[in-house]
Amino acid sequence: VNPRFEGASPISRLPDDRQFLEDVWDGLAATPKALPAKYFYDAAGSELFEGITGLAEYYPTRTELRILDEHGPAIAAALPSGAALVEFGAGSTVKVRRLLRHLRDLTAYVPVDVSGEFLTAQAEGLRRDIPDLAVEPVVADFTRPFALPATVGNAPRAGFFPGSTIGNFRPEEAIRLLDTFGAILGEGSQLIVGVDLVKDTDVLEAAYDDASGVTAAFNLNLLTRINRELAGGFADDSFHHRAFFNAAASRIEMHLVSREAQEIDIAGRRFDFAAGESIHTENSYKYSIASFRDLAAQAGWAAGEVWTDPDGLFSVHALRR
Ligand code: AVJ
Repeated sequence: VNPRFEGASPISRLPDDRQFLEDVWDGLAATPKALPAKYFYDAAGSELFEGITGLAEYYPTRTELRILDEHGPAIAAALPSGAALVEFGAGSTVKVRRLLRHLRDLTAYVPVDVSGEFLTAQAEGLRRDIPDLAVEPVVADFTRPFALPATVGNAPRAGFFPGSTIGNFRPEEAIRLLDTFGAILGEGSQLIVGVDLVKDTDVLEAAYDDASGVTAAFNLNLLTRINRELAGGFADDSFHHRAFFNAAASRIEMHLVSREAQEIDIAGRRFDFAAGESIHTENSYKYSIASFRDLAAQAGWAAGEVWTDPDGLFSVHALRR
């Protein structure tokens, strides 16, 4: 990782653990109580999410991979030759490899992630497997503008944002995020985005409340993390997982529901919970093809091709500006 590109966050930003404490205190002092979904992904949470992606009920990951497999050549063909491909929030390289096999003339592949360690490991794996590819990782928070590596130069730019991560953002935040991507990539760029689609409520709800309880464990792990990292006082089994489709807002909501009236101390600050009171931990917005295109248009992105699976569960959009 080139340290020159680590300066993505403003200097005033708090150290990570302090930011976590502030966000937890703010979220639990609010009405209704809520916590940012990004804090799910500590080491245990990332493992649990991996487990979710293999569940029978959790269709998004395998469906998106299938779309990338079946339509990889067409998706790759939508990108200009010699492009620099910027992946926002490069988790594992599993998805982008589906595209890279059809993109042999990239100027660079630029995975962007807040976790430098993870990014370095992923970049090494890719360089080993595709020696001709210039892998240029950037450690940055992709919700804020950051500079692209110098090797990108004047190459045409393409963005890749798979996994329906866009669904974690409220529509107005999603518009701001897509606009930020536009600012980072510049005019004349392309963006490939994976977006989960609205469907039968039972199918949606099962995907976020699986029979084996992996999603429940993923949600509850947030309390374990608060206990460990912030001296939190959540007792085992004092909250339960709840997930439901809010049709009016077109989103799955995940909550942690207090089983009883209780007071919880977190690093010296006390929070009161009524019996049945919940902490809203995640939104996962579901779009139609038209509603996502409309959202993208509000961020200055014009609709291009869209690819879906035969059951219409998931979509991969090409956008340009
Ligand atoms: C990683 C945000 C796409 O919303 O489906 C999975 C996270 N939460 N099960 C999603 C998640 C519960 C996931 N995203």
